[in-house]
Amino acid sequence: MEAIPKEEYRSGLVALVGRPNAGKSTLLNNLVGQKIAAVSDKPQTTRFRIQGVITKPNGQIVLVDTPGVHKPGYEMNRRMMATVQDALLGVDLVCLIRDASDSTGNGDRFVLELVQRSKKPAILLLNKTDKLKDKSTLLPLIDWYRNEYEWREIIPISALHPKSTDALPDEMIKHLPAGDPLFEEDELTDQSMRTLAAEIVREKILQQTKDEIPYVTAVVTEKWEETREDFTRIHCAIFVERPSQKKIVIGKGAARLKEIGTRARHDIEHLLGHRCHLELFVKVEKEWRDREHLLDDMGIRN
Ligand SMILES: Nc1nc2c(ncn2[C@@H]2O[C@H](COP(=O)(O)OP(=O)(O)OP(=O)(O)O)[C@@H](O)[C@H]2O)c(=O)[nH]1
Ligand SMILES: [Mg+2]
Repeated sequence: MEAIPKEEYRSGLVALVGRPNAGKSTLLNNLVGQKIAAVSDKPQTTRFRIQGVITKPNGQIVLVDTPGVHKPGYEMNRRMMATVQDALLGVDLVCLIRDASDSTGNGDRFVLELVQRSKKPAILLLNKTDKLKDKSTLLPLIDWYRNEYEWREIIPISALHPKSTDALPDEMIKHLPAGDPLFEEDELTDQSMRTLAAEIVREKILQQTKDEIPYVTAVVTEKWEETREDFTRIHCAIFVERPSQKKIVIGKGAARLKEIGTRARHDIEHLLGHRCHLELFVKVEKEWRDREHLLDDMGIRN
């Protein structure tokens, strides 16, 4: 990689905003090259802002993943939406991610309004193009968005396929201000390993359960012991709201919890680069989504 003159180096924060399930976290993981954000086919997977760092010879992008935009019901959801507003204020560039395989709804108009009101330089990413049988359906969508905002770029992508996103970092860097890197070259995220581990466990729960469970589960890493340089003991608490939900998470003969644990351990070991022991406890905590101190503990900031 060729070094470029210092005054040409660019860096800054880039927010990923969009409706739930648009593919924001998938794109973050794909561009960073590590799983740092939970991904699932259930809406409202992401609950707090997660930064992912992409360092290139010509610049550094700090991607800010945010919760999908939705109508808040609980205190948790109010905090999630405040996170989106905050992220929009503090970044140099906004990427609106839209699921291009889905028809336009009120939610899409609402996200667009957020970007319009932010008045920030913005890129429109039309995602999930792999799902489109006929790519020409993108044209009316592009026309509609083009009339609504002065996009710096409009780029069709498939966040699942790294090939289609190869050029994205350079497109983003073009629109960032000149400046020094904000993170060290080997840093990938602002999140601690404890938080990443809890998020991985939560992702596996979302992937292994359906209906109400995704919305009523939270995971907190309660113990983290590096017993050896190459071995870590991790205890995570899984919160649900009712005893019946605890039963569902545990499953018959504890089979579901075992499966969640095995899958989570596999991903955590990949991230740590060494083996770990993962213990999971399920706790019933009534109405945790409205309890301020629990939300603070879970990193769902006010
Ligand atoms: N076919 C296809 N599926 C995708 C693509 N990008 C994301 N997905 C899927 O869409 C679902 C939602 O992805 P996420 O990355 O969790 O979406 P998100 O926008 O972060 O969602 P929230 O955190 O809930 O706001 C997952 O099942 C992904 O595998 C894509 O390019 N093509
Ligand atoms: Mg997400």
